[in-house]
Amino acid sequence: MKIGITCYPTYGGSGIVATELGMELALRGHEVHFISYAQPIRLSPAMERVHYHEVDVAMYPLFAYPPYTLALAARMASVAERYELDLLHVHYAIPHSVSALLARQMLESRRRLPFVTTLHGTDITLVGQEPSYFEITKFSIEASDAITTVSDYLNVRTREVFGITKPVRTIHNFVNCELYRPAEARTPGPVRLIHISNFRPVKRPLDCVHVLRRVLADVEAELWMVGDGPERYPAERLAGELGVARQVRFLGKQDNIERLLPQADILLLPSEHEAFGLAALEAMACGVVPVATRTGGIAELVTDGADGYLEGVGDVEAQARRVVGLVADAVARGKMAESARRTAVTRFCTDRIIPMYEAQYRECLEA
Ligand code: GMT
Repeated sequence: MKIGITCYPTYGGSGIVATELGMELALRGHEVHFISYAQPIRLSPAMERVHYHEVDVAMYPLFAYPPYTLALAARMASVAERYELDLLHVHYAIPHSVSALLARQMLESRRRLPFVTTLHGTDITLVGQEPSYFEITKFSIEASDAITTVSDYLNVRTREVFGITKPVRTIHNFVNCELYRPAEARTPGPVRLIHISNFRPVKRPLDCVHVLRRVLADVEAELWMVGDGPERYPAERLAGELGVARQVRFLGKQDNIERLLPQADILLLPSEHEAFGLAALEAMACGVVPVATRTGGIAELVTDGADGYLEGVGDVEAQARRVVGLVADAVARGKMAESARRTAVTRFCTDRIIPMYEAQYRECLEA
């Protein structure tokens, strides 16, 4: 098949899922065309059957806001026509599904161009509910030829919040278990906690610093904070105020997460909301035990007490107790790490999930 993929190209789960999906599809023989305002960060452009088309948003003094949605729609239509795309697959509803809808209409008289919308989280739980976006988001989701969500939780929320009556299919996120795997050798040092996010308030990175302070009262440990965003400097300041700055390293944005993760032992994911929690899945594939919050779709991935722990949002005491238990008992930690890896391999590896997207595309084309 010839598939056009649109996503946010910057750091963020939806863009990562879309990019990894596109590359896996190309490996399976499909021709994949990424259409976005910048090259997605994890994209290997030299890969066979992978193409990248940049969206150019021309500015004019009248425009207080650049009309990206229109420029994207026009680019989608021109790429679809020129490369004879079979369908578009857009990740994150706003504004991508609106652009796809426009592109489909632009080509209507000449060719069929169905589009699949994959919903990732805040497009439904947060941004999509803003009064200025609600109706158009609902409209473009309903107009999609197929709708998928990355968890059952998000599936239910989508139907509740937007009253969508069309079928919504859950296709869980996936991980490449060959690339994301436990370390053969780990760099020496104390037990290492890691947090990976875009440091937005919803990820609650400050909780990681609070957890570390409590953990250090009982055992030795260090914390790697990976990523960047509005909460990074508040987190750095907090580390200083709590007297744990020496035990925390802020690594900023990192491209090769698969090389960093296996150097850690425990992932901290204290998010307020998480439609799925891709960081937890990538960690589990590397045998890193997640200590996460019981929110959104995380429980579809992490089974509390078996392959990780789930505690209440903001309950840094309980999260710290779990971490102390894991640090203190290396054997139990090892067993949980093995279970975490097993969960990733048996339920969420690319070989299981990518065929579900292929089946969805085929259904769309045959409809
Ligand atoms: O976080 C967002 O605002 C959107 C999105 C992103 O681009 O990072 O994250 C969502 O998509 C990920 C990939 O499907 C999920 O793993 C995240 O749980 C989800 N984030 C939220 O629901 C907050």
